[in-house]
Amino acid sequence: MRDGHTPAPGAAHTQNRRLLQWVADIAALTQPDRIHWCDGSEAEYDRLCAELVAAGTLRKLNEALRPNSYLALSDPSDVARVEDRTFICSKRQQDAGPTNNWVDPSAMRDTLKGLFAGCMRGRTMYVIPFSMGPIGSPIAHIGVEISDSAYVAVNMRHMTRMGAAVLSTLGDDGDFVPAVHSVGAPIGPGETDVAWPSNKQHKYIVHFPEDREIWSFGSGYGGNALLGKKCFALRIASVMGRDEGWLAEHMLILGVESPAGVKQYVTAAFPSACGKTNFAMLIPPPAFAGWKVTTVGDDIAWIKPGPDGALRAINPEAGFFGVAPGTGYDTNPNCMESIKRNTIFTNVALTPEGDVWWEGMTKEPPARLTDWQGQDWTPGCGRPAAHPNARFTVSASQCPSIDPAWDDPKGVPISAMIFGGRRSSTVPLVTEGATWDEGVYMAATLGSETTAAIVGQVGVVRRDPFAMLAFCGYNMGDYIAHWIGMGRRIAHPPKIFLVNWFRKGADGKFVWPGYGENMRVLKWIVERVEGLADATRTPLGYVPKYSDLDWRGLDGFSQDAYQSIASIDRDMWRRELPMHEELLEKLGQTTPATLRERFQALAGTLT
Ligand code: O2Y
Ligand code: MN
Repeated sequence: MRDGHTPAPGAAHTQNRRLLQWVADIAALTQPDRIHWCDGSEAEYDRLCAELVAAGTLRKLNEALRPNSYLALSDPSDVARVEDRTFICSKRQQDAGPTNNWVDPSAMRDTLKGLFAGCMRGRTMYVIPFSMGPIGSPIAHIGVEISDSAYVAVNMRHMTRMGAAVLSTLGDDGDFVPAVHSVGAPIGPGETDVAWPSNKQHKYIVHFPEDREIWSFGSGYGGNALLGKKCFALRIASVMGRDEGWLAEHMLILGVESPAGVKQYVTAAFPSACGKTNFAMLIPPPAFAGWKVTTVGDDIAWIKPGPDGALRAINPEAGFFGVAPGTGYDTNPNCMESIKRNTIFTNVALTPEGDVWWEGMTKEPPARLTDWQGQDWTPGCGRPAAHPNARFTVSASQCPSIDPAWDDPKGVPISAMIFGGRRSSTVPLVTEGATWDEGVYMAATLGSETTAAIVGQVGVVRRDPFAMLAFCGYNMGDYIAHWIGMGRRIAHPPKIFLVNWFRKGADGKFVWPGYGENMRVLKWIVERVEGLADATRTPLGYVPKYSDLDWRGLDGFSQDAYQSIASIDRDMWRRELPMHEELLEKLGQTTPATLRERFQALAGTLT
């Protein structure tokens, strides 16, 4: 301490022995030139951004057009999460299960020790204390990320509650999840840095579930590097939830208020490329005057049983790390308003005026741009201007639809849970599970068709149980069993629904208009919870008849059109059910009996 009272900026503001020892151990291993403890202040953010601008990592955008905002262009080889380099290193392989990459933890620790030895030479090591969830909330948990990337530090300030206040709450002996990140690119004496350091040869995103520990090497991008998000809030937290009786889910949370003033909160899980952020920020159509939709979170929910026997959820994140391409005032005005200022963009295109642009932002592209790889771009040049996985990072507090309770430490009570995939046929617009177990079956067998933004073949149905395939930190069969058990343990379980906005007609076009019109389905869902809406029992669950949905203001959407997306085609289900069976087989011994029984019942009625 300089004057005996005020710690030096960047110095440790904690007496937490475990934290101090861990930081010392990681510094001894990685050999950084400097250590900086992040305090989370605006001054620190501004200084780090200025340093990143000087280093060429960030470019300051035009202050008049996009105040206090920056653009980062990553290395072209470091543009997305690396699922094939993501590992769950549980002690027993069966605890990682058939859907995760597993390596024996001691072998992995040896590999990591080799990679991390000296990997921060020439760099600053940032110690980033963060809270996932409102600081001090009984649903929140603390993490500390060590990273040699200032880009990570500034993004973590948007995405989490980060800095000195977290250390105060942690106290001298509070518990935290340690997360070590390195871009894996030490700077030798006389060498100069590059704008986007990463390691082209070695990438490892590693989780040790029993030790609640995360190690990430070689990538500076998104979920590979901002370790509070997918690594902690989903993979590690799902294990914590299993052990402690709660749920860590890949779900948005939204609030719906009826004109009568009845407010409900709903979660929704969708695989990538299903418009999750759009649904989280939905604006009801004009005919739904008096209905309000508010946003609690756009990607992750932590859900714990409350004292009243209901489930209560928080958004563990404090910001949005959303996909830019496809986002515009026509698809998501709330999102566009959120990112007007104080935003970090990654891999979008730059306009000559110093603003950003991406495909789908406006109908007409600008006449000239600098693309995400720094090259001149003109419409029709044959290349996308923005990378399909280009992102923005922004504080959730800037969202016009943010819910008044989004930061409430008590969380919000959940009355319905929605699951959805991208299916051009077979799956009806909306189905309500008649029981918790039926709902769990629908979520467990969730499938979604791949799009151009997802690697591999386009249009192939990928089974993605609970939209958690890439994010479950343990055996998927055990995870489904945990869900079944949760339904038994809570007095007031939410209703579970399956939706599909993406059924196509014979002309190959989407039949359902989507976006704000999804409000019609959302209204039916919350009215089902209130006991106000009718439905018909089918082999799949309860589905609304045409007359059960509110069609005001949607002229021209005929009853036939509705039938074409709400019908249950037995031939198609005869083709669908073997794919469910394949999943149950893949999960093997761990497949809960309840799931097998539900499969048999469906096979009996639909085939
Ligand atoms: O590509 C990445 O690094 C991030 S992927 C992602 C980011 C924000 C929200 N969801 C996702 C996802 O893949 O589900
Ligand atoms: Mn996600």
